[in-house]
Amino acid sequence: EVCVEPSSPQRLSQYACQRRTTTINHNKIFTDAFEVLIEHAEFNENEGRCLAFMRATSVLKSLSGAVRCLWDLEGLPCLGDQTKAVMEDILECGKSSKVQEILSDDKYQALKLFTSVFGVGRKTAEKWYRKGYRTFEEVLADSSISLNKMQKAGFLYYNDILKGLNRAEADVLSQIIEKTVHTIVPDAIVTLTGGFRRGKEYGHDVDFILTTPEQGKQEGLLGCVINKLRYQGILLYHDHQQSTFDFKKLPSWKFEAMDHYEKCFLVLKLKSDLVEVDTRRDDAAERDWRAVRVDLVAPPISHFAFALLGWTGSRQFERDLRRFARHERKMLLDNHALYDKTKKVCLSAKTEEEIFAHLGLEYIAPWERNA
Ligand code: 8DG
Ligand code: MN
Ligand code: MN
Repeated sequence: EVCVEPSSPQRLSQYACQRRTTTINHNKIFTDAFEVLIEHAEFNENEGRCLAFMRATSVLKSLSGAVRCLWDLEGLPCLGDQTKAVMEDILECGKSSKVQEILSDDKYQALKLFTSVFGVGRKTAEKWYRKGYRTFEEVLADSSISLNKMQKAGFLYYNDILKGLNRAEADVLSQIIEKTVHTIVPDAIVTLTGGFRRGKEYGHDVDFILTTPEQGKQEGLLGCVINKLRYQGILLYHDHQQSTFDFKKLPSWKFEAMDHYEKCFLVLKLKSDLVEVDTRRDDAAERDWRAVRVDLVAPPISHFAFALLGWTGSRQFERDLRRFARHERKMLLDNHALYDKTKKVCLSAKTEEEIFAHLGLEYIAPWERNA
């Protein structure tokens, strides 16, 4: 007996870019468990296991109903024996013993805590763990540890940044960024991207793409934006990365987190009646603002569609778009371009729709990319 219908009458694709995944997740009980397993595999650099659980999570997120028994998984892609064993545990006992074990693991807890700081990656967290540290107090008390600028900001605004932002706060920020950008280049195009473009209610940051109708005029724009934000007194931290973009370079083979466009990672003061300030903090009484993370990226207009598709995410959707392009179409896709290896040409595009069309894929709207 089948309790769950796949989201389409045909067999569900193994590629997230051929599935429609909204923010409504009927299988959170399973995907939350898998997310712990993914993180644990990441900490242990077990790439294969990590990928397997990420794909399984993504498939479950795309289902139109809750999985109630293992029979429901019949015919679904990317669900192997390991993932099914975890799900069986949850179906029977309400939780997975494997996940419980990880959650109570000393190393997992420490790495999870340390990597929750903006600017602290797996390697740094591991180093601190090896020194025997388990708390922030212990790390900060060690004078031989020198924090970089990003990590300093990460600790300074830890509680604020951890809280993230809701949709209304993201809208306030959009207005601030738009206004600031338009005082510099009046016809610049400011586009909300990342999780909020996918319709998420909460985000750990807000992502924007800035470009200009006139090719090349976006150069230097981010530097001016940063100066204006500083002048407004709302710039708390910035990491400005210059463009290393090369028009002649072919798309990258591997899934890179970073692209070559000029970008900046910011921490800004968000002041608004809407903004909730954590009143438990000692300094909150004197504060009418909260620190929030903002990412800005500035591609040239000629490459806007590729940047938009790349920065809208989700990460799993991007990963599978690239995998689909390579394995099913013999094409290379990244945040900059799409290259047809058979025809040996780069395929240009003005819109995301054109990129999907080049790939022979049905268009998937941003809010259906929460894979
Ligand atoms: P969230 O912030 O709501 O937690 O989720 P998100 O918006 O999906 O995640 P994100 O970490 O803000 O990343 C948004 C997209 O940006 C994601 O699909 C990956 C993409 N991205 C790139 N290049 C880079 C980069 O250089 N740095 C970062 N942080 N993200 C990048 O394509
Ligand atoms: Mn984001
Ligand atoms: Mn981001």
